[in-house]
Amino acid sequence: DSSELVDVNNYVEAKSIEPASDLHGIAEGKNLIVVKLESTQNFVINNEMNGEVITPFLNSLTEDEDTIYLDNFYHQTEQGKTSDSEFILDNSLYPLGRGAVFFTHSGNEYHTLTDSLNKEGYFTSAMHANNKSFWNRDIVYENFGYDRFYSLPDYTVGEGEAVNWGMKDIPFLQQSVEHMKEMEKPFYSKLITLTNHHPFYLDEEDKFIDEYDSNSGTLNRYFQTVRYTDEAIKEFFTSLKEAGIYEDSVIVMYGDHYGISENHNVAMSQYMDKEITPFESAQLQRVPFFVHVPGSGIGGETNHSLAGQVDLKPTIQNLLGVESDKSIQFGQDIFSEENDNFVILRDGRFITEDLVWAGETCWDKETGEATDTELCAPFIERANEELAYNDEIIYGDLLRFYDPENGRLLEEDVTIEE
Ligand code: GP9
Ligand code: MN
Repeated sequence: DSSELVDVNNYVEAKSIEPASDLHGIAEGKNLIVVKLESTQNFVINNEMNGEVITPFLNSLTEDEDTIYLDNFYHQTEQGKTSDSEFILDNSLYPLGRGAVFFTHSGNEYHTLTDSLNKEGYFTSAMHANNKSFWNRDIVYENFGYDRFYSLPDYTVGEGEAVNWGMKDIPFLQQSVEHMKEMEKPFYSKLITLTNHHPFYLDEEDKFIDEYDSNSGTLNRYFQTVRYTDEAIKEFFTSLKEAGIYEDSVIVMYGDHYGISENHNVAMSQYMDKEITPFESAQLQRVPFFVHVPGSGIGGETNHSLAGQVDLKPTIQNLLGVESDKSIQFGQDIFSEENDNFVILRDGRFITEDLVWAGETCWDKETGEATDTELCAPFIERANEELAYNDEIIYGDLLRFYDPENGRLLEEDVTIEE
């Protein structure tokens, strides 16, 4: 019953902060386009591979005056991979430490980003050219409140337009713009790219740069598929402009999870030219994050704020000026001055302004060397507490006992007995 939610609610209220007022509502009434960059880690941004630029278009956005780019933004996914990153986006909760919450708790009550946009009069959709039941998406999206799921049957996969796991990103994003033209405005669309997925295969004509030369074919090919998706994003922006959608839209892009696992540490250490310690491994969990608001002048230089995927929901809601949602969430507006600058990864690792906890070791962020565990101790406790509260919510389906519009626990007598 709702008494189980009291401690959770107290914890969440204590960490709730005032969102950034200068960015509040800057994208109010605009379409929201969220592009999930499959397996894209931050180390490829503003970087080269054997003298070749890996992400020329995304790099240009890092200096664009209408774009905020974060280089200290972490994924918080576990075994549910892409679906975990979707769960976090919509709920500002962590996924589960084992299994995929999209499968194990698809029927819970959730108070989602999508729900809040529905209330604001948005037409909401998810777009992904794969079978609709993959990751249980068809069931979960309906529960999360998406008006429409554009899946494989909504796309025409022409000759040579599929590779690796399915439809290539360039035609996928192009056809998605065609669907957007038909949508009621304002709309929210979540687009999930696919080409940059393990094992990172490409057709010859889509290889815009060479392979890398390490002992890992996976890492060697990864640079090429990332480069391909960068091209797809560039063409997507052009298509949005041609369709007359661009000016009225805010575009948010973020990496869903790592593409290169620790099995490739030898190759990674060759590329990074340093040993991949647990500290470096944790830092490799950074994924790129972009907010692009045409004509806003919000950006221009890299923003080093410390943030994670749980922060997406409150941050997006503040940009769009959504007031109606007071749901239970662990994230904080990234751009608020009050932000805690504390990021917890799902496996218990964490990052503070000065420290990284990884491999049961406390690391000094500045030197990358192990330091006194005592320095990490208070944060270890807080990370464990936060993840435990999160799991109580999911395992107990506790959001049934919470009213997200008024931000309060439901009284005992108005809850429905099971
Ligand atoms: C499948 C795609 C990839 O539809 O989202 O999923 P992943 O393996 O990255 O979780
Ligand atoms: Mn993925």
